[in-house]
Amino acid sequence: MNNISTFTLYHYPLSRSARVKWLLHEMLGDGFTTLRVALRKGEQYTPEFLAKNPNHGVPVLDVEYTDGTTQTITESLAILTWLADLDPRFAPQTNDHRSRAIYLQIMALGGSWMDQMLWNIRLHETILPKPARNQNFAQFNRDKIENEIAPQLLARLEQGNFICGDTFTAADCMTGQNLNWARAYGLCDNPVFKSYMGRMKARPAFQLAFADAKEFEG
Ligand SMILES: N[C@@H](CCC(=O)N[C@@H](CS)C(=O)NCC(=O)O)C(=O)O
Repeated sequence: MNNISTFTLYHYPLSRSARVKWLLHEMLGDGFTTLRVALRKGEQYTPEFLAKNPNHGVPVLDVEYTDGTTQTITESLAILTWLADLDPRFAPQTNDHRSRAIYLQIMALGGSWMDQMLWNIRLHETILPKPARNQNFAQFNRDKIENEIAPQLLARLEQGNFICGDTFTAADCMTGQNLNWARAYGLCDNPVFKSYMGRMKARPAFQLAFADAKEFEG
């Protein structure tokens, strides 16, 4: 990361920003700054935060380059992919076509598909005002995770200790955070997922990223 001087992560405990915090700890230990965005207090709607992310969500990553310029990156899928491309330990390289295709597929499955099913469950079971909730839709999303997503992830884990084979990649940050979320909803309650999550939770970087989990306020 020779042209980057600092990373600043806008984060909320147990949220999608934990995916990014986890990878940053894997890459840099404690060598980055974390700023808490108090979502329950509405800090994501301040003009300063909205200027960084008009979608009013975390994660947001501010990158300061050595030439003094800064860049703000949003969307956890994009941030994880971009970060992992800075450090060859965390992603198959672009000339490793087969591994790269599997890795990108797992990243997208997690970031754009399983993530949205989990979000729909949260919306319709917890967040929306009761009259707007649709229990059938929540159940539809639960069924999709159990019947469609879980078998794909289990098939991956039959081939290695990590979601993309024998080495840890950024796709484990995506999948591991999603599985942690799903298991909190009673989904993906399979011994293979339990032992995978045991391996992930044993990683010092996971422990640092989720150390604030008890401060999640709903
Ligand atoms: N697609 C975005 C979703 C980000 C997102 O919705 N983050 C939630 C926390 S998990 C948030 O900050 N919500 C606050 C809000 O929407 O007001 C990503 O993956 O980064």
